[in-house]
Amino acid sequence: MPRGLLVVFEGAEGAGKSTQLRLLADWLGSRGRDVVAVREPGGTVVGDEIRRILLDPNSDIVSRAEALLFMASRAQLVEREIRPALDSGAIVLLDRFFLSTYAYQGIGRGLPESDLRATNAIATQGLVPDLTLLLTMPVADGLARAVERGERDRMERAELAFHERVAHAFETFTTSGWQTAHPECGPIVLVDATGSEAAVFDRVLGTLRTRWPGTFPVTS
Ligand code: T5A
Repeated sequence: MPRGLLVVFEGAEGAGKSTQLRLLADWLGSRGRDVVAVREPGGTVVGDEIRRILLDPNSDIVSRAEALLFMASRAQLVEREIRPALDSGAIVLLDRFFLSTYAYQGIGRGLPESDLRATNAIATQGLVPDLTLLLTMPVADGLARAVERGERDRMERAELAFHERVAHAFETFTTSGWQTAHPECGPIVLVDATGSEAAVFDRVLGTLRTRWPGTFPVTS
């Protein structure tokens, strides 16, 4: 059975994940690669409905329900989209995965990590990313970018302290000690997300090329 590649983009609000994912999907597509781009929450009919509920500023959702809704969207996306794409040999680019749950619901909301880990195992059925690119930039700059874009969603409306806890959590995740203790997350590398879109994309491509030079070749 062929096995594609699962590359996850992670980071705090407005770090440029969607932008970089789109650039990479275009880059791969123009080189004839079979690429599938999806995001969390969402990416399926059920997931998109869950996304609407989760991000609606009018939704009153307690932390445990929030975590379970993210997991439900994930379970649907993994089984319906990601697994089949990987089995067909595609490169799957995923905008957020369970590292976000550890950061937002674990450190941000304060839910026990052991509970999140167990629930996540149900949602992913053991699927581990081949690589997670963690885009980093100052929290306030990322939030400012998100605000500039328009009305803030329910998550973006959380207080600054919450977003700072989340950003700090993401930093912790890049340490080798944390990664060794969390094999379910796969390898995580930091990518500096400051500077122009093109500059960040060069870093993204450079990181991928170091690991998989044949899949991400140097071309004109
Ligand atoms: N969440 C998610 C959880 O709490 N738990 C979970 O388990 C999961 C999976 C998802 C929310 O759900 C939370 C996290 C989130 O709060 P979302 O809308 O998908 O909601 O949120 P984000 O993933 O944060 O999406 P954003 O669009 O806000 O951030 P991105 O994708 O990092 O940023 P992007 O690329 O859209 O760029 C933001 C703006 O900046 C500009 C773009 O044009 C855009 O306007 N930009 C740049 N400007 C200048 N220079 C650059 N280099 C730029 N790159 C992008």
